[in-house]
Amino acid sequence: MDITLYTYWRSSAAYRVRIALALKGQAYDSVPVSLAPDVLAHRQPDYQAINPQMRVPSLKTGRDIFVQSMAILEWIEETFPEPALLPSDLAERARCRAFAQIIVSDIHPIQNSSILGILRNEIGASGEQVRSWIHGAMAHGFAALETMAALQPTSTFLFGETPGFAEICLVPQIYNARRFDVDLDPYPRLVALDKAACALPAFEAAHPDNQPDAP
Ligand SMILES: N[C@@H](CCC(=O)N[C@@H](CS)C(=O)NCC(=O)O)C(=O)O
Repeated sequence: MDITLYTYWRSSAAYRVRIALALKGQAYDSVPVSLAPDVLAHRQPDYQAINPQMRVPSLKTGRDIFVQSMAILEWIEETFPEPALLPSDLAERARCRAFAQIIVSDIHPIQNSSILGILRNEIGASGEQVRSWIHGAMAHGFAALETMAALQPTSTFLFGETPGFAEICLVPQIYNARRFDVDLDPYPRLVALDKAACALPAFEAAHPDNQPDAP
C-alpha cells in the first residue's frame, strides 16, 4: 500500500506515527511540513486542504487522508495487525490505551507550540513562566505514568516483551522532556522503558535527528 506521511522532524505527534510504521515494517514516503516560526508551512492553504486543523501528522493512503496521531495509530494497528502494538487481553488493552492517552490528551496538548505561542505572545507570559508551565504539565503527567508503570508486572516493555502504544507515545514525550530540560530522576521506570525502546532499530529510524528534514 502507498503511504505518505506529512511529518516534521521534531513533532512528537508525528514521531509516534513514524515509530508505529517502522515497527510494522511499513515503508512510506515522507513529506516534510515545517512548523519552524519562519516557515509555518502547516498554516498554508495547500496543507490546510490536507489537515483542516493545520497540525502534523497527516497520513495519506491511495484513497484516504487521516489526521490525529491516535486515530492514525489505530488505523495502522487494524490495517497491519502484525506485530501487535496493543496487548491481547482486554483489560491490558484498556490500560495501555489509558497510558498512551495521558500523554496524548493531557500532557502534550498544553505544551503544543501554538499554545506556548499564545502564552508568550497573547498572555505575555515570561520565559520562566512558560518553562514552569511546561515542567508542571510534564511532572504531573509523568508522576501518574510512573505510578501506573510500577503497577505492571516486570517486563522489558510496559505490556510484555515487545513495545506498543505505551512506548510509541512515551518515547517522543521523554524526548520533549529532555529538550525542555525536565528532571527525569523521579521516573526511573519511564526512563528504563525509553532506554529499552530506543535501543530498537524502529525507534532509532523514527528519531527526530534521523529525519530527512532535520537540520
Ligand atoms: N492531537 C494531535 C496533536 C497534533 C499536534 O499538536 N501537532 C503539533 C506538532 S507535535 C503541531 O502540528 N503544532 C502546530 C501548531 O499547533 O500550530 C495528534 O495527536 O495528532
